[in-house]
Amino acid sequence: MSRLIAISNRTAVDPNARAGGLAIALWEALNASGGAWAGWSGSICEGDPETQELSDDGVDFILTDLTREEHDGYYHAYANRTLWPLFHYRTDLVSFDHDAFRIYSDVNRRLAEMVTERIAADDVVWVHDYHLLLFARYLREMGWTGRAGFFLHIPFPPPEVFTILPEHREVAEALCAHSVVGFQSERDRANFVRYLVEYCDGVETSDGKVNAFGSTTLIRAYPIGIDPQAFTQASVSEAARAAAHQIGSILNDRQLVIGVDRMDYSKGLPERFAAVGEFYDNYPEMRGRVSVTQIAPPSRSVVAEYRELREELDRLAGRVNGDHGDLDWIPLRYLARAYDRDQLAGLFRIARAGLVTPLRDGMNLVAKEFVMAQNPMDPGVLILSEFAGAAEQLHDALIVNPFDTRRVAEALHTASPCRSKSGWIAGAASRKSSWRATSHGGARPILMICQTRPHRRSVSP
Ligand code: GDG
Repeated sequence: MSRLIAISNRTAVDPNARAGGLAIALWEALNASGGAWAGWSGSICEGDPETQELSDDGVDFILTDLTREEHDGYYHAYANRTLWPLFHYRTDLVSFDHDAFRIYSDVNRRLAEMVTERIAADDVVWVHDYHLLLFARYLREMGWTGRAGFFLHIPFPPPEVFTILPEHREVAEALCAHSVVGFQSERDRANFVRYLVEYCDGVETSDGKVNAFGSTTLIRAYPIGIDPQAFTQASVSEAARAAAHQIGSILNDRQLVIGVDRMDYSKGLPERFAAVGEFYDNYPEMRGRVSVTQIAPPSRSVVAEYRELREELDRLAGRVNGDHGDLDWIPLRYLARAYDRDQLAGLFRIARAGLVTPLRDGMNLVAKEFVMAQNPMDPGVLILSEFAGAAEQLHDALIVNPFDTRRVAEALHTASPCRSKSGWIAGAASRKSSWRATSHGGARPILMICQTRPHRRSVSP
Protein backbone atom coordinates (compact mmCIF):
# COMPACT_ATOMS: atom_id res chain seq x y z
CA MET A 1 0.00 0.00 0.00
CA SER A 2 1.25 3.47 -0.91
CA ARG A 3 2.38 5.48 2.13
CA LEU A 4 2.78 9.20 2.70
CA ILE A 5 6.35 10.10 3.66
CA ALA A 6 6.75 13.61 5.05
CA ILE A 7 10.15 15.26 5.37
CA SER A 8 10.72 18.45 7.33
CA ASN A 9 13.57 19.92 9.32
CA ARG A 10 11.78 19.22 12.63
CA THR A 11 9.16 16.54 13.14
CA ALA A 12 6.46 16.16 15.78
CA VAL A 13 8.14 13.17 17.41
CA ASP A 14 7.70 15.05 20.68
CA PRO A 15 3.93 14.95 21.46
CA ASN A 16 4.21 18.53 22.78
CA ALA A 17 5.17 19.63 19.25
CA ARG A 18 1.86 18.35 17.80
CA ALA A 19 -0.02 21.51 18.65
CA GLY A 20 0.92 23.89 15.80
CA GLY A 21 -1.07 24.23 12.57
CA LEU A 22 1.40 22.37 10.38
CA ALA A 23 2.09 19.71 12.97
CA ILE A 24 -1.60 18.98 13.49
CA ALA A 25 -2.37 18.80 9.77
CA LEU A 26 0.63 16.57 9.01
CA TRP A 27 0.09 14.39 12.03
CA GLU A 28 -3.54 13.73 11.06
CA ALA A 29 -2.64 12.96 7.43
CA LEU A 30 0.16 10.60 8.44
CA ASN A 31 -1.88 9.03 11.19
CA ALA A 32 -4.75 8.30 8.78
CA SER A 33 -2.54 6.81 6.07
CA GLY A 34 -0.05 5.04 8.34
CA GLY A 35 2.79 7.12 6.96
CA ALA A 36 6.26 8.14 8.02
CA TRP A 37 7.87 11.43 9.07
CA ALA A 38 11.58 12.02 8.55
CA GLY A 39 13.83 14.84 9.72
CA TRP A 40 16.28 16.12 12.29
CA SER A 41 15.93 14.63 15.77
CA GLY A 42 16.61 18.01 17.36
CA SER A 43 19.87 16.75 18.93
CA ILE A 44 23.49 17.50 18.12
CA CYS A 45 25.85 14.53 18.16
CA GLU A 46 29.56 14.38 18.88
CA GLY A 47 30.56 11.49 16.58
CA ASP A 48 28.98 10.22 13.35
CA PRO A 49 25.23 10.79 13.21
CA GLU A 50 23.10 7.67 13.39
CA THR A 51 19.58 7.08 12.14
CA GLN A 52 16.90 6.39 14.72
CA GLU A 53 13.61 4.74 13.83
CA LEU A 54 10.60 4.61 16.09
CA SER A 55 6.81 4.45 15.84
CA ASP A 56 4.13 6.31 17.71
CA ASP A 57 0.40 5.91 17.25
CA GLY A 58 0.71 4.50 13.72
CA VAL A 59 3.29 7.03 12.50
CA ASP A 60 6.88 5.92 11.83
CA PHE A 61 9.63 8.43 12.57
CA ILE A 62 12.96 8.35 10.77
CA LEU A 63 15.33 10.73 12.53
CA THR A 64 18.94 11.77 12.49
CA ASP A 65 21.04 13.93 14.76
CA LEU A 66 23.14 16.71 13.22
CA THR A 67 26.82 17.20 13.84
CA ARG A 68 27.84 20.57 15.26
CA GLU A 69 29.27 21.57 11.86
CA GLU A 70 26.01 20.58 10.11
CA HIS A 71 23.92 22.47 12.63
CA ASP A 72 26.00 25.61 12.15
CA GLY A 73 26.30 25.43 8.35
CA TYR A 74 22.96 23.97 7.27
CA TYR A 75 20.63 25.33 9.93
CA HIS A 76 22.08 28.53 11.38
CA ALA A 77 24.00 29.80 8.40
CA TYR A 78 22.39 28.80 5.10
CA ALA A 79 18.77 28.23 6.20
CA ASN A 80 18.47 31.04 8.72
CA ARG A 81 20.99 33.65 7.61
CA THR A 82 20.76 33.24 3.84
CA LEU A 83 17.42 31.76 2.81
CA TRP A 84 15.16 33.13 5.55
CA PRO A 85 16.07 36.83 5.06
CA LEU A 86 16.31 36.53 1.27
CA PHE A 87 12.92 34.84 0.91
CA HIS A 88 11.45 37.55 3.19
CA TYR A 89 12.88 40.20 0.80
CA ARG A 90 15.44 41.31 3.45
CA THR A 91 18.46 41.53 1.17
CA ASP A 92 20.11 43.82 3.76
CA LEU A 93 20.29 40.93 6.24
CA VAL A 94 21.44 38.17 3.90
CA SER A 95 24.87 36.63 4.35
CA PHE A 96 26.42 34.36 1.72
CA ASP A 97 28.90 31.65 2.52
CA HIS A 98 29.93 28.96 0.05
CA ASP A 99 30.92 26.57 2.83
CA ALA A 100 27.48 26.94 4.37
CA PHE A 101 25.89 26.07 1.02
CA ARG A 102 28.10 22.99 0.72
CA ILE A 103 27.06 21.83 4.20
CA TYR A 104 23.39 22.60 3.44
CA SER A 105 23.66 20.47 0.27
CA ASP A 106 25.37 17.66 2.19
CA VAL A 107 22.66 17.57 4.84
CA ASN A 108 19.96 17.53 2.12
CA ARG A 109 21.83 14.63 0.47
CA ARG A 110 22.21 12.74 3.75
CA LEU A 111 18.50 13.11 4.55
CA ALA A 112 17.57 12.00 1.02
CA GLU A 113 19.78 8.92 1.43
CA MET A 114 18.16 8.14 4.77
CA VAL A 115 14.71 8.33 3.19
CA THR A 116 15.39 6.54 -0.13
CA GLU A 117 16.72 3.52 1.75
CA ARG A 118 13.34 3.19 3.44
CA ILE A 119 10.69 4.01 0.82
CA ALA A 120 8.82 1.93 -1.76
CA ALA A 121 8.27 2.87 -5.41
CA ASP A 122 4.59 3.75 -4.89
CA ASP A 123 5.07 5.90 -1.77
CA VAL A 124 4.38 9.62 -1.96
CA VAL A 125 7.11 11.93 -0.68
CA TRP A 126 6.08 15.31 0.72
CA VAL A 127 8.95 17.72 1.40
CA HIS A 128 8.51 20.82 3.57
CA ASP A 129 10.08 24.21 3.57
CA TYR A 130 13.24 26.15 2.95
CA HIS A 131 15.55 23.81 4.87
CA LEU A 132 15.10 21.13 2.21
CA LEU A 133 15.16 22.94 -1.12
CA LEU A 134 17.72 20.50 -2.59
CA PHE A 135 16.27 17.30 -1.15
CA ALA A 136 14.49 16.17 -4.35
CA ARG A 137 17.61 16.63 -6.44
CA TYR A 138 19.37 13.93 -4.39
CA LEU A 139 16.24 11.77 -4.22
CA ARG A 140 16.23 11.69 -8.03
CA GLU A 141 20.01 11.21 -8.26
CA MET A 142 19.62 8.15 -6.07
CA GLY A 143 17.25 6.74 -8.65
CA TRP A 144 13.90 7.20 -6.95
CA THR A 145 11.26 8.00 -9.61
CA GLY A 146 8.05 8.08 -7.54
CA ARG A 147 5.74 11.01 -6.76
CA ALA A 148 7.19 13.89 -4.75
CA GLY A 149 5.62 17.16 -3.68
CA PHE A 150 7.13 20.24 -2.07
CA PHE A 151 5.48 22.92 0.03
CA LEU A 152 7.13 26.23 0.89
CA HIS A 153 5.82 27.72 4.14
CA ILE A 154 7.56 31.07 3.72
CA PRO A 155 7.20 33.59 0.85
CA PHE A 156 8.90 33.09 -2.50
CA PRO A 157 10.50 36.39 -3.55
CA PRO A 158 10.32 38.06 -6.96
CA PRO A 159 13.00 36.88 -9.45
CA GLU A 160 14.95 40.13 -9.04
CA VAL A 161 15.48 39.21 -5.38
CA PHE A 162 15.78 35.42 -5.81
CA THR A 163 18.57 35.77 -8.35
CA ILE A 164 20.72 37.47 -5.71
CA LEU A 165 21.20 33.95 -4.34
CA PRO A 166 24.39 32.67 -6.01
CA GLU A 167 22.86 29.18 -6.16
CA HIS A 168 19.45 30.22 -7.52
CA ARG A 169 19.59 27.91 -10.55
CA GLU A 170 20.52 24.84 -8.52
CA VAL A 171 17.71 25.56 -6.08
CA ALA A 172 15.13 26.08 -8.84
CA GLU A 173 16.22 22.96 -10.71
CA ALA A 174 15.91 20.88 -7.54
CA LEU A 175 12.41 22.28 -6.92
CA CYS A 176 11.41 21.30 -10.45
CA ALA A 177 12.40 17.69 -9.65
CA HIS A 178 9.10 17.45 -7.72
CA SER A 179 5.82 16.53 -9.41
CA VAL A 180 4.07 19.34 -7.53
CA VAL A 181 5.43 22.51 -5.92
CA GLY A 182 3.04 24.34 -3.59
CA PHE A 183 3.18 27.91 -2.31
CA GLN A 184 1.19 29.77 0.32
CA SER A 185 -0.14 32.48 -1.95
CA GLU A 186 -0.81 33.40 -5.54
CA ARG A 187 1.90 36.06 -5.29
CA ASP A 188 4.53 33.43 -4.36
CA ARG A 189 3.39 31.10 -7.15
CA ALA A 190 3.53 33.89 -9.70
CA ASN A 191 7.04 34.89 -8.53
CA PHE A 192 8.38 31.36 -9.01
CA VAL A 193 6.70 30.88 -12.38
CA ARG A 194 8.02 34.24 -13.59
CA TYR A 195 11.52 33.24 -12.50
CA LEU A 196 11.31 29.95 -14.42
CA VAL A 197 9.96 31.63 -17.55
CA GLU A 198 12.26 34.67 -17.55
CA TYR A 199 15.50 33.15 -16.29
CA CYS A 200 15.36 29.42 -17.13
CA ASP A 201 13.46 29.29 -20.45
CA GLY A 202 10.54 27.65 -18.67
CA VAL A 203 7.30 27.22 -20.59
CA GLU A 204 4.01 27.62 -18.78
CA THR A 205 1.17 25.36 -19.93
CA SER A 206 -2.54 26.14 -19.60
CA ASP A 207 -3.07 23.56 -16.81
CA GLY A 208 -0.84 25.30 -14.25
CA LYS A 209 2.27 23.30 -15.09
CA VAL A 210 5.69 24.56 -16.13
CA ASN A 211 8.20 22.73 -18.31
CA ALA A 212 11.70 23.63 -17.13
CA PHE A 213 15.00 21.80 -16.65
CA GLY A 214 13.57 18.85 -18.61
CA SER A 215 10.76 18.27 -16.07
CA THR A 216 7.08 19.11 -15.95
CA THR A 217 5.92 20.43 -12.58
CA LEU A 218 2.51 21.48 -11.34
CA ILE A 219 2.96 24.81 -9.56
CA ARG A 220 0.08 26.00 -7.42
CA ALA A 221 -0.92 28.04 -4.38
CA TYR A 222 -2.26 25.88 -1.54
CA PRO A 223 -2.83 28.33 1.32
CA ILE A 224 -2.29 26.59 4.64
CA GLY A 225 -5.17 26.61 7.11
CA ILE A 226 -5.85 25.98 10.76
CA ASP A 227 -8.32 23.63 12.39
CA PRO A 228 -11.09 26.22 12.76
CA GLN A 229 -13.39 24.25 15.09
CA ALA A 230 -10.51 23.30 17.38
CA PHE A 231 -9.44 26.92 17.71
CA THR A 232 -12.97 28.11 18.39
CA GLN A 233 -13.27 25.44 21.09
CA ALA A 234 -9.92 26.48 22.56
CA SER A 235 -11.18 30.05 22.84
CA VAL A 236 -13.97 28.99 25.23
CA SER A 237 -11.94 26.44 27.19
CA GLU A 238 -11.31 26.67 30.92
CA ALA A 239 -7.72 27.87 30.36
CA ALA A 240 -8.93 30.50 27.87
CA ARG A 241 -11.48 31.87 30.33
CA ALA A 242 -8.87 31.93 33.09
CA ALA A 243 -6.43 33.89 30.88
CA ALA A 244 -9.19 36.34 29.90
CA HIS A 245 -10.09 36.78 33.55
CA GLN A 246 -6.45 37.32 34.53
CA ILE A 247 -5.83 40.03 31.93
CA GLY A 248 -9.27 41.52 32.64
CA SER A 249 -8.18 42.40 36.16
CA ILE A 250 -5.35 44.51 34.72
CA LEU A 251 -7.35 45.97 31.83
CA ASN A 252 -9.88 47.48 34.18
CA ASP A 253 -12.61 47.87 31.53
CA ARG A 254 -10.16 49.14 28.94
CA GLN A 255 -10.27 47.61 25.47
CA LEU A 256 -7.58 45.09 24.61
CA VAL A 257 -5.60 45.15 21.37
CA ILE A 258 -3.47 42.04 20.97
CA GLY A 259 -0.50 40.89 18.92
CA VAL A 260 1.10 37.43 19.08
CA ASP A 261 4.21 36.72 17.04
CA ARG A 262 7.43 34.79 17.29
CA MET A 263 10.11 37.40 17.90
CA ASP A 264 11.35 37.60 14.34
CA TYR A 265 12.30 40.58 12.21
CA SER A 266 9.83 39.45 9.53
CA LYS A 267 6.91 40.11 11.89
CA GLY A 268 7.29 43.91 11.83
CA LEU A 269 7.32 44.42 15.59
CA PRO A 270 9.40 47.65 15.74
CA GLU A 271 7.13 49.23 13.10
CA ARG A 272 4.10 48.01 15.06
CA PHE A 273 5.36 49.53 18.31
CA ALA A 274 6.02 52.80 16.48
CA ALA A 275 2.45 52.71 15.14
CA VAL A 276 1.09 52.17 18.65
CA GLY A 277 3.05 55.24 19.78
CA GLU A 278 1.56 57.26 16.90
CA PHE A 279 -1.91 55.99 17.78
CA TYR A 280 -1.65 57.48 21.27
CA ASP A 281 0.04 60.62 19.87
CA ASN A 282 -2.56 61.24 17.18
CA TYR A 283 -5.68 60.18 19.05
CA PRO A 284 -5.19 61.48 22.62
CA GLU A 285 -8.82 60.66 23.45
CA MET A 286 -7.83 56.97 23.25
CA ARG A 287 -5.26 57.31 26.02
CA GLY A 288 -6.33 55.34 29.05
CA ARG A 289 -9.08 53.60 27.05
CA VAL A 290 -7.09 51.06 25.10
CA SER A 291 -4.22 48.80 26.12
CA VAL A 292 -2.05 47.00 23.63
CA THR A 293 -0.53 43.66 24.67
CA GLN A 294 2.16 42.12 22.50
CA ILE A 295 3.19 38.52 23.18
CA ALA A 296 6.51 37.76 21.48
CA PRO A 297 8.20 34.50 22.43
CA PRO A 298 11.91 34.73 21.54
CA SER A 299 13.03 32.60 18.61
CA ARG A 300 16.48 31.72 17.33
CA SER A 301 17.92 33.97 20.03
CA VAL A 302 21.52 32.98 19.34
CA VAL A 303 21.57 34.91 16.06
CA ALA A 304 22.81 38.48 16.45
CA GLU A 305 19.85 40.00 14.54
CA TYR A 306 17.45 38.54 17.07
CA ARG A 307 19.37 39.90 20.03
CA GLU A 308 19.33 43.33 18.38
CA LEU A 309 15.60 43.04 17.73
CA ARG A 310 14.97 42.21 21.36
CA GLU A 311 16.92 45.28 22.47
CA GLU A 312 15.10 47.50 19.98
CA LEU A 313 11.71 46.29 21.19
CA ASP A 314 12.67 46.86 24.82
CA ARG A 315 13.66 50.41 23.92
CA LEU A 316 10.55 51.17 21.82
CA ALA A 317 8.10 49.76 24.37
CA GLY A 318 9.84 51.73 27.13
CA ARG A 319 9.46 54.89 25.09
CA VAL A 320 5.74 54.43 24.38
CA ASN A 321 5.09 53.71 28.05
CA GLY A 322 7.33 56.54 29.21
CA ASP A 323 5.58 59.03 26.90
CA HIS A 324 2.00 57.93 27.48
CA GLY A 325 1.68 55.69 30.52
CA ASP A 326 0.11 56.70 33.78
CA LEU A 327 0.06 55.48 37.35
CA ASP A 328 -2.83 53.15 36.60
CA TRP A 329 -2.33 52.47 32.89
CA ILE A 330 0.33 50.72 30.79
CA PRO A 331 -0.31 51.62 27.12
CA LEU A 332 1.86 48.86 25.59
CA ARG A 333 2.53 45.63 27.47
CA TYR A 334 5.17 43.52 25.85
CA LEU A 335 5.71 39.97 27.08
CA ALA A 336 8.73 38.16 25.69
CA ARG A 337 7.55 34.65 26.60
CA ALA A 338 5.29 31.89 25.27
CA TYR A 339 1.78 31.12 26.52
CA ASP A 340 -0.39 28.03 26.05
CA ARG A 341 -2.47 27.90 22.92
CA ASP A 342 -5.72 27.94 24.93
CA GLN A 343 -4.58 31.02 26.84
CA LEU A 344 -3.81 32.80 23.57
CA ALA A 345 -7.22 31.83 22.20
CA GLY A 346 -8.87 33.29 25.32
CA LEU A 347 -7.01 36.59 24.87
CA PHE A 348 -7.93 36.72 21.17
CA ARG A 349 -11.58 36.23 22.08
CA ILE A 350 -11.80 39.22 24.38
CA ALA A 351 -9.62 41.51 22.25
CA ARG A 352 -11.23 44.43 20.46
CA ALA A 353 -8.57 44.21 17.76
CA GLY A 354 -5.82 41.86 16.63
CA LEU A 355 -2.66 43.44 15.23
CA VAL A 356 -1.06 41.17 12.63
CA THR A 357 1.37 43.36 10.72
CA PRO A 358 4.32 41.33 9.38
CA LEU A 359 6.57 43.05 6.86
CA ARG A 360 6.44 39.81 4.88
CA ASP A 361 4.89 36.46 5.81
CA GLY A 362 4.15 33.22 3.97
CA MET A 363 0.66 32.92 5.42
CA ASN A 364 0.43 33.95 9.10
CA LEU A 365 -1.67 31.53 11.09
CA VAL A 366 -2.22 33.98 13.94
CA ALA A 367 -4.52 36.01 11.65
CA LYS A 368 -6.72 32.95 11.09
CA GLU A 369 -6.58 31.94 14.74
CA PHE A 370 -7.67 35.43 15.83
CA VAL A 371 -10.69 35.25 13.51
CA MET A 372 -11.74 31.81 14.71
CA ALA A 373 -11.45 32.79 18.38
CA GLN A 374 -13.99 35.61 18.03
CA ASN A 375 -17.41 35.56 19.57
CA PRO A 376 -19.78 35.86 16.55
CA MET A 377 -22.11 38.03 18.65
CA ASP A 378 -19.37 40.54 19.43
CA PRO A 379 -16.35 40.04 17.19
CA GLY A 380 -13.15 42.04 17.29
CA VAL A 381 -11.41 43.57 14.29
CA LEU A 382 -8.42 42.05 12.53
CA ILE A 383 -5.80 44.58 11.37
CA LEU A 384 -3.78 42.66 8.80
CA SER A 385 -0.67 43.42 6.76
CA GLU A 386 -1.11 43.39 3.02
CA PHE A 387 2.20 41.51 2.88
CA ALA A 388 0.98 38.42 4.74
CA GLY A 389 -0.24 35.55 2.54
CA ALA A 390 -3.41 35.59 4.69
CA ALA A 391 -4.37 38.95 3.13
CA GLU A 392 -5.21 37.12 -0.11
CA GLN A 393 -7.97 35.33 1.79
CA LEU A 394 -9.12 37.54 4.68
CA HIS A 395 -10.54 40.36 2.58
CA ASP A 396 -12.74 41.71 5.35
CA ALA A 397 -9.89 42.50 7.70
CA LEU A 398 -8.60 46.07 7.85
CA ILE A 399 -5.74 45.66 5.39
CA VAL A 400 -2.73 47.91 6.05
CA ASN A 401 0.76 48.57 4.81
CA PRO A 402 2.84 47.76 7.92
CA PHE A 403 5.59 50.21 6.93
CA ASP A 404 3.07 53.05 6.96
CA THR A 405 2.85 53.57 10.71
CA ARG A 406 0.46 56.52 10.43
CA ARG A 407 -2.06 54.36 8.58
CA VAL A 408 -1.64 51.51 11.06
CA ALA A 409 -2.34 54.01 13.86
CA GLU A 410 -5.40 55.11 11.90
CA ALA A 411 -6.54 51.50 11.58
CA LEU A 412 -6.18 51.10 15.34
CA HIS A 413 -8.37 54.13 15.76
CA THR A 414 -10.91 52.76 13.28
CA ALA A 415 -10.96 49.46 15.16
CA SER A 416 -11.23 51.04 18.59
CA PRO A 417 -14.64 51.16 20.17
CA CYS A 418 -14.99 54.62 21.66
CA ARG A 419 -13.92 56.30 18.50
CA SER A 420 -15.20 59.77 19.13
CA LYS A 421 -18.23 61.42 20.71
CA SER A 422 -20.08 61.17 17.43
CA GLY A 423 -18.76 57.71 16.67
CA TRP A 424 -20.20 54.45 17.80
CA ILE A 425 -20.17 53.39 21.42
CA ALA A 426 -18.21 50.42 22.70
CA GLY A 427 -19.49 47.15 21.35
CA ALA A 428 -22.42 48.57 19.38
CA ALA A 429 -20.70 48.38 16.03
CA SER A 430 -19.41 44.91 16.53
CA ARG A 431 -22.73 43.61 17.74
CA LYS A 432 -24.29 44.79 14.50
CA SER A 433 -21.56 43.26 12.43
CA SER A 434 -22.24 40.26 10.32
CA TRP A 435 -20.30 37.17 9.49
CA ARG A 436 -19.76 35.52 6.24
CA ALA A 437 -18.21 32.29 5.20
CA THR A 438 -15.70 32.11 2.45
CA SER A 439 -13.92 29.33 0.69
CA HIS A 440 -10.63 28.70 2.42
CA GLY A 441 -8.79 26.91 -0.35
CA GLY A 442 -6.43 25.19 2.09
CA ALA A 443 -6.42 21.92 3.92
CA ARG A 444 -9.52 23.02 5.84
CA PRO A 445 -12.46 24.00 3.67
CA ILE A 446 -14.19 26.84 5.49
CA LEU A 447 -12.85 29.78 7.39
CA MET A 448 -15.30 32.21 8.91
CA ILE A 449 -14.24 35.74 8.29
CA CYS A 450 -15.03 38.46 10.71
CA GLN A 451 -16.65 41.40 9.01
CA THR A 452 -16.39 44.53 11.06
CA ARG A 453 -17.35 48.15 10.63
CA PRO A 454 -16.06 49.74 8.51
CA HIS A 455 -15.27 46.82 6.25
CA ARG A 456 -13.09 48.45 3.66
CA ARG A 457 -10.14 46.64 2.16
CA SER A 458 -7.79 49.40 3.13
CA VAL A 459 -7.80 52.35 5.41
CA SER A 460 -8.29 55.56 3.57
CA PRO A 461 -6.92 58.88 4.78
C1 GDG B 1 5.81 29.77 9.29
C2 GDG B 1 5.71 30.90 8.24
C3 GDG B 1 3.32 30.28 7.92
C4 GDG B 1 3.03 32.06 18.60
N1 GDG B 1 3.33 32.40 19.87
C5 GDG B 1 2.91 31.40 20.64
C6 GDG B 1 2.34 30.42 19.84
N2 GDG B 1 2.42 30.86 18.59
C7 GDG B 1 1.87 30.11 17.45
C8 GDG B 1 0.77 30.87 16.77
C9 GDG B 1 0.77 30.20 15.40
C10 GDG B 1 2.24 29.86 15.20
O1 GDG B 1 2.87 29.88 16.49
C11 GDG B 1 2.95 30.89 14.36
O2 GDG B 1 2.54 30.73 13.04
P1 GDG B 1 2.70 31.87 11.96
O3 GDG B 1 2.02 31.42 10.72
O4 GDG B 1 2.13 33.13 12.52
O5 GDG B 1 4.25 32.13 11.75
P2 GDG B 1 5.64 31.28 11.65
O6 GDG B 1 6.00 30.66 12.94
O7 GDG B 1 6.63 32.26 11.12
O8 GDG B 1 5.38 30.11 10.60
C12 GDG B 1 4.28 31.43 8.21
C13 GDG B 1 3.55 29.11 8.87
O9 GDG B 1 4.93 28.71 8.84
C14 GDG B 1 2.69 27.89 8.49
O10 GDG B 1 2.91 27.49 7.18
O11 GDG B 1 1.99 30.76 8.10
O12 GDG B 1 4.16 32.42 7.18
O13 GDG B 1 6.61 31.97 8.55
O14 GDG B 1 0.04 29.01 15.40
O15 GDG B 1 -0.43 30.73 17.50
N3 GDG B 1 1.79 29.28 20.32
C15 GDG B 1 1.83 29.09 21.66
N4 GDG B 1 2.38 30.01 22.50
C16 GDG B 1 2.92 31.18 22.06
O16 GDG B 1 3.38 32.02 22.86
N5 GDG B 1 1.28 27.99 22.18
